[in-house]
Amino acid sequence: MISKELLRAREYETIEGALVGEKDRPAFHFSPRIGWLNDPNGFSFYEGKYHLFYQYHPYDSHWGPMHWGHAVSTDLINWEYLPVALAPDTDCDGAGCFSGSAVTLPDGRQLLMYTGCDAKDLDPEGKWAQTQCLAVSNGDEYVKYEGNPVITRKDLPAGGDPYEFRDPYIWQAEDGSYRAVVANANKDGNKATQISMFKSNDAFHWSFDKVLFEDYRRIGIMWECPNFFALGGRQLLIASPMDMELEDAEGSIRFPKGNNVCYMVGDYDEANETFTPHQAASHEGASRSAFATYHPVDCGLDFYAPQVMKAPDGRTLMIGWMQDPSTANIHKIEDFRIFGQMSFPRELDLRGNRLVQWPAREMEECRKGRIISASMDIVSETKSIEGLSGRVLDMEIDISPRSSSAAGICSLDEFGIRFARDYDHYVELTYRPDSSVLTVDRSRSGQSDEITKRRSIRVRDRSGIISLRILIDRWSAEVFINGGEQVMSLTYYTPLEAQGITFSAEGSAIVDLTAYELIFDK
Ligand code: DQQ
Repeated sequence: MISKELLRAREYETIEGALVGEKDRPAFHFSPRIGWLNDPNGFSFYEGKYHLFYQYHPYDSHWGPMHWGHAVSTDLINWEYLPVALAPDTDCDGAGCFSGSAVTLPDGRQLLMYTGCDAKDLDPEGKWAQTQCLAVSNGDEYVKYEGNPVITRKDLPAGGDPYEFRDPYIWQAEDGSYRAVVANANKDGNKATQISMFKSNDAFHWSFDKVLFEDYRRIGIMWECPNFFALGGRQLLIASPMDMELEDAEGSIRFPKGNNVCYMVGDYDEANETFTPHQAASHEGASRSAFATYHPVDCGLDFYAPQVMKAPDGRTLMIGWMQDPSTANIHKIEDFRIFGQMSFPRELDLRGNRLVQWPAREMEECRKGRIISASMDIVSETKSIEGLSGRVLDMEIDISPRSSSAAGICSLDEFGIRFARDYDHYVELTYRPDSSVLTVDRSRSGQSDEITKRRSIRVRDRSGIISLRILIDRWSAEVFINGGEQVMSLTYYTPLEAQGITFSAEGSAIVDLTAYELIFDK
């Protein structure tokens, strides 16, 4: 039976969602049908389609009681909204259906595992007790399991906080049994957070297995939304630590203060279920710990809570909420009926022990509009390129300093790209080859003063050369650096009339550029 909460949400999104036009949305970044979106959930391939569920508050453009929105796609570009899948409508999830993941059962049904927030069980700070719950596909519906919750406080290891216990990531192990890793704060004074692993033979009956990862170094207060998966012969743990301290080094910001996304590359001994992270060289600069094994997934201003899935063609795909969660409610969005967008899905790979990300190749199929190519010298000036403007573009650009007459002296002090530009506004990327520092700056994008405006990172030193691929989509940009070995994502709510793009150099730069106008068959 469909609950009144689910019915109400479906009626609301059908009526109100129809009022949001294509032009009111990002052109190719997934956005909610109506209202608010945060984390991707249940990102999966099921019955011939990609499925994307999402943390969803249909009634408002701010966070509220969490539902699971639902959409499907065959190409990762065009998404068809399906009715909201889960609403907070049972005893164990009455305050919200928080993040989770999906797996296909041997009988062909899809199982969703999510966190229920119990409205009647609160700690002294007012946090809801969190348990792990299930819903199973039955035709077009996802029916909550009558045995919910399936993992509760009694399953927690010592010190585990039942009020900070969420975001299960489920998978089927080689032997057919199931595992799920769940984020959990730990109240033991030495620890901050742990990623606990649970096991089940049938995906319905669960027991505690072991603590897969414990943080004694205070890398944030709680590692939300874990993902644990094999890639390139190694094993990766990706999670989103809340409230990290600033980690900077020599003019670059490895991790800004606040919420971040980290990855660890390691080896997984499946027989003993032991994950051993490796240390890896970092382009971003030294970390505060000489033994750092964790690295930023996205070095921009807006990226959080990503989810990773295996596509049937063998690709490992990741999609994230393209938003800094700590400032999500203070963006300048008065005119928007919707708030929140996902990153464009990224293909993941390993190069050495480094994570490499690249826009899903389906994007290249959309390069159907005008193509603008230019090779030029830019010498202490600002230039625009005839015909190059717009807010929906895929742009590839290689920048190198013109070789200097005096050996060892770099002929280029700084290179800049400004886009989403009009007389009053722009978003800027600047690159300084001498220090290999790339900065993204949205202080002139017209947003609230309270949001973080800029971030500088260190890129790999390639004798001053840098390659960028920039996906620009109405209110966001994703910048893939040097073939995807680093990425910077950010949003901005600059008026759409600001369409200009300019390039500038202090010194002398050689620039090769190809920009593709993107066309989507909707
Ligand atoms: N958002 C969800 C939680 C998760 C957090 C609630 C991360 O499940 O930990 O909307 O953004």
